[in-house]
This record gives sequence, structure tokens and C-alpha cells, in this order.
Amino acid sequence: MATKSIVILISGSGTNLQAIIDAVKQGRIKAKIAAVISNRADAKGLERARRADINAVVIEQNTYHNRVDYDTALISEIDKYHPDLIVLAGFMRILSDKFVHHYQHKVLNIHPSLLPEFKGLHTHRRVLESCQSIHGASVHFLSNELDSGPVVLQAEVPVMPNDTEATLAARVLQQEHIIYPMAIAWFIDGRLEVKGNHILLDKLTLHRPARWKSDRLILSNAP
Ligand code: NHR
Ligand code: GAR
Repeated sequence: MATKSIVILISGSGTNLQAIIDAVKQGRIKAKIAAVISNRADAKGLERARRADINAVVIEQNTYHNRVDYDTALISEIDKYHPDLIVLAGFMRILSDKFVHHYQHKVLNIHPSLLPEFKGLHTHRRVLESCQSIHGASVHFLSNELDSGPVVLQAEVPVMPNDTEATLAARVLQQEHIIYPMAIAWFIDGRLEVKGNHILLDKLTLHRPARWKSDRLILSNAP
């Protein structure tokens, strides 16, 4: 079977990108990373891509008049690689309906909260302000409503009494580096399907997202 390929979109430090690069190198994800695309020329993740001999492409937003023009440029770059999967790894730009429809059921994102709680930005700060005792991250498929596509896998972490935004973010990020490569491998191995707003894993409906908690995977397909 032909090797599957992935295109990864980033905006920043790219630690999730690094976790995915490592998982590909170790054979946990059986695919090739065809390109890494950043909307910012100064994203540190670009350097991680170059170091791993991956095409590193910048598509700067300043040169485009509006979201649709930008997304059109992004789509034509991505389509050069004919990827099986597009991965948003700390990509900080909202994507238009045009993009979402073009790649329906082929785009994964990781969001730093236990969705549907805390959609949007500044999740760690908002979690601390509202005195939650648990927090986490979610891998979901993209849909045209922000942070609302079907959730595949979540990691749960405790919120500690002395946490700051930075300590909490670091605890969540460490879990992201485990669950994102795991969910990507499921997709690449053909184990994931999207049906309407829910997920099938190995042909079984997940009535709740799979959950990674205390280093264990919990699957519940009870309705
Ligand atoms: N696009 C769609 N259509 N649907 C989603 O669920 C998306 C998406 C694009 C990115 C990631 C996301 C997140 O995980 C993501 C999910 C950026 C913003 C945002 O407000 C919100 C959510 C996410 C990413 N961006 C501002 C914008 O105007 C810019 C903010 C900045 O540059 O700092 O695009 O949370
Ligand atoms: C991650 O925590 C990711 O969940 C979050 O940004 C960080 C990126 O880190 N994504 C978003 O907030 C999307 N709005 P990384 O660049 O080191 O992978």
C-alpha cells in the first residue's frame, strides 16, 4: 500500500509537531510528513521541520486581503502534496468554511481544554479563574463551528492548588504530546471514521470521546 502523507499547520513553538515527527521516526505513525506550513515566518516549529528534513513553508497572512484569499492560497499549497490528513498543531488562525468543506473529515486539531468546555482562546487562564479541578486537551475533527467538531480523544489532568497559567499549560502540553500522535496513528491506520457528529473507532461508535487518564486509555461505548 502507498505510504500515506500528512501536512501539518503550525503558528508557534511546534512541540506537538516535534512529538509527531518523533512518532513518525519511531514507526508509531506509519506516514510521511509531506510539509509543515506556518502562517508566521518566525514560528520556531519551522526550524524543527527543517532539522527533520521536512519541507517548511511560510504563507504569511499580511499579503492577503481577507480570510478566503488566505485560505485559497493555503489550499493550493496543501493540495500540491495530496495529503491523506491535515493536522493543526498550535495553528492560531480560524479557517473559513471553504477550507473546512474542501477537507471535510480529513483535518484534526488539538485544543487545550476538555471540549465542549472552554472553547476559544486563553483556556488555561479561564480554567484557573473558574476554579476547575480537572482540565485537559482534546483532539477533534474540524467543523465549520469553532472547536465544535467531533472529539476523538481527550487527556485529563488535575488542576493543582498552586498552579499558574504556565504550570497548568505545561502539564496539559505534556499530555498533548501523548494523545495527538496516538489519535493521528488511529486515523492513518484506518481505525477512525466520522459519521455525522460522532466518531467510530474500529467500527464501534464512541458515545463519549476516548480518554487518556493516569497513563491509561479509557474507552466507553455505552450510550
Ligand atoms: N477553524 C475552524 N473552522 N474550526 C476550528 O475548530 C478551528 C479552526 C482553526 C483553528 C484551532 C483553535 C483552537 O484549538 C482552530 C480550530 C485560533 C483561534 C482564533 O481566535 C481560535 C481557535 C483556534 C485557533 N484566532 C484568531 C483569528 O482571528 C487569531 C488569534 C491570534 O493570532 O492569536 O484567527 O482553539
Ligand atoms: C498547544 O497547547 C495547543 O493545544 C494550543 O497551542 C499550543 C501549541 O503548542 N493550541 C491552541 O491554543 C489553538 N488555538 P505547540 O506549538 O508547542 O505545539
